[in-house]
Amino acid sequence: MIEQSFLNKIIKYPYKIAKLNFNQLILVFHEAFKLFREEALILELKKDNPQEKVIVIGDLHGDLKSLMRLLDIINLENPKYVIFLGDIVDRGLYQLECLILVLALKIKESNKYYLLRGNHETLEVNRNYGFFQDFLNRFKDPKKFNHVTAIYNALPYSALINESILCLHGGIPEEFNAINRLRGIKTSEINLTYENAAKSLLQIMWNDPKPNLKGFTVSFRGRDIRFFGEDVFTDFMRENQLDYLIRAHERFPDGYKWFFNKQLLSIFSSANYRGTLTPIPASYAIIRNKIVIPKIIS
Ligand SMILES: [Mn+2]
Repeated sequence: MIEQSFLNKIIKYPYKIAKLNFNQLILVFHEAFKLFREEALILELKKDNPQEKVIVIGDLHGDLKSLMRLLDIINLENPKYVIFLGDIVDRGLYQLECLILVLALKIKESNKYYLLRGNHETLEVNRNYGFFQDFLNRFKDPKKFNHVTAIYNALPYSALINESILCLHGGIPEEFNAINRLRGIKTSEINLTYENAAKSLLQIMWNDPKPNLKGFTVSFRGRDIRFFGEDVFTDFMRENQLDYLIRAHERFPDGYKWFFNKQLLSIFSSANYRGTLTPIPASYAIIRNKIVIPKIIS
C-alpha cells in the first residue's frame, strides 16, 4: 500500500517530484495502474443532484503552473468529478511532474479524478515530442518506461456523464455505434475487442471537428485519422442521444472554441505549449445543471 503522507507530499509540493527516486515513482505507477485496470473503456459517471459540478481539463503538456492553478479552482468549486482529457506529457517543462501529480490525485480520490487517454499517452508519440527523451535523461534505462506504457494501455478512452455529455480527447469516430459497443468493457479486457475497435479508439484520440465540412475527410495528422463536419456530428449526437461533446487536442486563440451550434466545446489547459508559439489562455470546462460552461484559467 502507498502511504497517504507520501501522496499528500506529491500533491502539496509537485515541484519536488523531480527529486523522487524511481522506486518511489514505481509505487505511484503501480497503484494507479491497478485502479485504471478496473475501470471501463467508456466511463459512465452519474451526478444524482444536477447542482453537482464536473470540471473537465484539456491538454496539459507539462504545464505544471496551469495544473496547480486548476487544483486551486477545484478546491474552490468542489466538483463531484474531475476529468482529464489526456495529453498530460510532451512539449512542456514539467511533464513528469504533471503525470505523477495527476496519478497521485487519482490514487488519493479515485472516485473523483478520472484520466482519459489522449494521443500523447502513447510511447511512439512520446518518442517524437519529448517525454521519452526527458524520461531517459532522468532514469537512463529505456526498460523503465514500461511502467509508463502500462499506465497508458490501461486508460479509459471516454467518459459519459449522465448518459448525455460525452468527454474524449479528439473527436467522434466514423463508427457511430463505437461508444455503445465499447460500453461495459473494462480497460483490462481491451484485447478482447481491440481487433475490431482499433480504428474507432484511434479516432476518438485523434479526430478533429472542422466547420463548413460535410462528412468525414482525411486529416494531416495521419492515416485513418479524420476531420468531421457538422452533418455527421449532428447525426452522431442524435443517434447516441447526446447533448454535448467536450474535447481537447487543439489550441485556439481564445483558449477554447465552440463548434456546431454550441454542442461541441474544445478546451486546452496548457498556456505555455511548446514554449515557442504565441501564448494562449489556458481553458477548462465546468458542467452544472446540465449546462457546459467554458472558463479561462486566470
Ligand atoms: Mn492531442
